[in-house]
Amino acid sequence: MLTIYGDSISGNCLKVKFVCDRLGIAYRWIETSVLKGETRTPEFLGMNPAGQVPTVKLSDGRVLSQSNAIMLHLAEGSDLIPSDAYERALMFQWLFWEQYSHETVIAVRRFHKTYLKKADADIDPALLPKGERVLAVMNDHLARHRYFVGGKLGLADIALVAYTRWADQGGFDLARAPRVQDWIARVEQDLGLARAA
Ligand SMILES: N[C@@H](CCC(=O)N[C@@H](CS)C(=O)NCC(=O)O)C(=O)O
Repeated sequence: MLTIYGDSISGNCLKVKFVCDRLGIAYRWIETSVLKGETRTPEFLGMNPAGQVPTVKLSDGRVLSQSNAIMLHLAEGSDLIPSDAYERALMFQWLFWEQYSHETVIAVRRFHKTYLKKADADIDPALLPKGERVLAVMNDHLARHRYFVGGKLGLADIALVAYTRWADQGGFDLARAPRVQDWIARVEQDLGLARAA
């Protein structure tokens, strides 16, 4: 059986859980707290020298890390990945954007504010305007699309929803991106999740 080493406060980790639950993949979840240093033990570093969750151990013992790589592997051949080559490339476009421009802003500000409990003045001031731009890009895209790629739920939506649904915890005002709010509700319903905000 698949084993997921994940921290429940991490959107990156929940992405993997969402894909498994959606596709009916059985798994064992090993709660691994970043704040408690559980990703820095010799045992964990032996499995993933980068010391990060999510990390999964496949049923044959092979290990894989990086949330989007894990999702891609688990969802191979499913309808969460478009079969059309151009749409598949669009999915990758959003997955790379999510890791480079979205997660590094929305998730990072949330972590500093909610978990490290920093005052706003002690958080990189560039993160707030960057995050507002990120939400505006998503809001504009959703003016023309119900889902990010191909008109139905896919990995791009799962990757992006993971931290967007918690953006308020990073001090971002989702009310300024109403189409993003509607899309979050749609994806949460598809994934059977309780409303985050
Ligand atoms: N790009 C990686 C990011 C992984 C990551 O930053 N994980 C965090 C939790 S969300 C972590 O393990 N942090 C501990 C550390 O980097 O020391 C992914 O998508 O999986």
